[in-house]
Amino acid sequence: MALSFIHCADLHLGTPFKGVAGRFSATDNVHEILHAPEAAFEKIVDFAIEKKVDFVLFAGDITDSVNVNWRSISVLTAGLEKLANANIKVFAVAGNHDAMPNPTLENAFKNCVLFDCKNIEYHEISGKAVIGGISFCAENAAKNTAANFQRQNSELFQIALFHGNIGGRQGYDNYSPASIGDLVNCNMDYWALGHIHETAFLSEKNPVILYSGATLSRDVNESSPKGFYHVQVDDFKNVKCDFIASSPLLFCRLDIRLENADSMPEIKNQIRKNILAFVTSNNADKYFMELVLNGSTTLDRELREQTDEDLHFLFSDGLPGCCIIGRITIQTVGNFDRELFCRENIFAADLHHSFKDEKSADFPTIQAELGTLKRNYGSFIDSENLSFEELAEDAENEIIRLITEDFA
Ligand SMILES: [Mn+2]
Repeated sequence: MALSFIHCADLHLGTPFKGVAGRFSATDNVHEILHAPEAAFEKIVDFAIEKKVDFVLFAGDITDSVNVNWRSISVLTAGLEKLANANIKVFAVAGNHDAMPNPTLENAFKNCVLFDCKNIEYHEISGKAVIGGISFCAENAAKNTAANFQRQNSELFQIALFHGNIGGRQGYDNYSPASIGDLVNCNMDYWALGHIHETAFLSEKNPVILYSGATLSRDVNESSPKGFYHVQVDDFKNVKCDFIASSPLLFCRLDIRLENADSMPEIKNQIRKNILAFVTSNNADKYFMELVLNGSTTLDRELREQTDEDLHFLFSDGLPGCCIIGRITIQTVGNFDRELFCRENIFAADLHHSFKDEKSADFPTIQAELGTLKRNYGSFIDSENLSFEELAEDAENEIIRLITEDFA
């Protein structure tokens, strides 16, 4: 009964990369960026063939929209044909981006199983597994369709293929919502989920409930490793899930907190250290990095006087070729005598005291809201890694900087 398969989701073929428009001068890299989703898909196909898996599961958002471009569709069709020629079966559901009815997707998957959005259907792969699935469509958006999966009358390994928000995950549309308990009650062996772009195990075993995450990084908020899972099941239904990275490029925003950076070479040095640390701890061919500079420096005013081009040149100098620097945002403050400033400026004094008196009881809510803003609008400070005091200090500094550019 041993079997192996690929679980992937959120390929977003044909994505226009709206989130990075204006953040990177794309002209030199436009083909590389636009081809990235297809490169990730081709990696899945080649990997599946190399490992001779039994089948591949696509858990929705295969294409970025219902009206996906012809180039992406031709790459998709060619890849599915390669899998068919290698005798590897393909099962897919549509997600909210490529929701049913979707004639383009149905045509591309005509020789595969693309699940309908009306009822959960079950397909048996003789002697190995039963795969149930239901596609996303507008009518299913508010329904708990996941709770309707049922273990079939069979000893085989049972898989549910599904696209939706399980456990009310923040920062994602609450499509086809269900709880983890709803899924456990269905008595399946494995839930192949799509919709959440970060990899997440909602349950490690009995059943495995897994978001494989997106196969590629689409904007600077998607800088965690992107890929798919190679799943191996033994005769005793023990499940082993291996993550395989697939995104050829990674977009990221580095929030760099300058400390005692009181000379130009020292600022450059601290930025370089942060960039290299990020590259060392990740695994992509290329990094598109947006930089946000925080912290304080005596050179705050001079730093702000540099043109974008000059900063770009300065901070890119000497970096490995895999690092592409995009937008640079300066949020630093000068070193200044706050006591003196507060004595001279009543508003600043009031502001300082109200920040100091703030008790932060609701800090988790503030963090969650900043997280949502960051996801939706991009250029917010890295609230997750800051303490309440640091966050309050940044906010206070930013307000002071806005009311007077001239206090340094
Ligand atoms: Mn998606």
